[in-house]
Amino acid sequence: MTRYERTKDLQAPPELKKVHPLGKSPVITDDDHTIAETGAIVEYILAKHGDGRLMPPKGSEDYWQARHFLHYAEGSAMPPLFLMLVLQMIPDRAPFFAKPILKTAMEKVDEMLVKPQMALHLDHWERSIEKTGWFAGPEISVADIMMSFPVEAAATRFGYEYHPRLRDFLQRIHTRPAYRQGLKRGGPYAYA
Ligand SMILES: N[C@@H](CCC(=O)N[C@@H](CS)C(=O)NCC(=O)O)C(=O)O
Repeated sequence: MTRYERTKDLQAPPELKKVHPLGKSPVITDDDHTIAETGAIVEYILAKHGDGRLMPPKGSEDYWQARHFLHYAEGSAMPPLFLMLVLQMIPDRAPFFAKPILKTAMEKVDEMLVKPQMALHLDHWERSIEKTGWFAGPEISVADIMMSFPVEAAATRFGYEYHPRLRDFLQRIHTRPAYRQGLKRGGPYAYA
């Protein structure tokens, strides 16, 4: 495993472009395959090592729910969270005289775009784990692995006072031996 540190502008370092032209993280190289994009990486690992684990029975309702979250996590849940970060960064990085006006403008955009979108997403997540505590079926699946990142990222901004199941979900993810082992190997990280 190689750990790449972000540059001071929070960008991926140029060395990552030698691994994959997009130069984004995560990326894996295994045998002759180099694969970028979290969902594709997770699918690759499952196909190679899953032995039927972490995926509900094919064709079942839970299976399609798992596939929904496999795509949704990075395709729909992360974009408003990323936009939220960008809106915060704009005034932070502006010349001092422009900061106050930009801060006001970005807060307006946040109110108009990010907050209502995130309210929809958070309710969707909370309802989805209502029955079992997991995103697709009675036990942990690929859906939970993919969703753990947006749920974690959203926690930094919104907390889970009104979404207690999400708070419990995150707690369960964090205490899993596999998660702890991942942190040990990859090192601690903070979303923002
Ligand atoms: N949708 C992509 C997102 C990849 C991505 O944007 N990764 C971020 C880290 S979370 C990154 O490498 N940012 C640094 C950069 O874009 O230079 C995935 O799921 O892999």
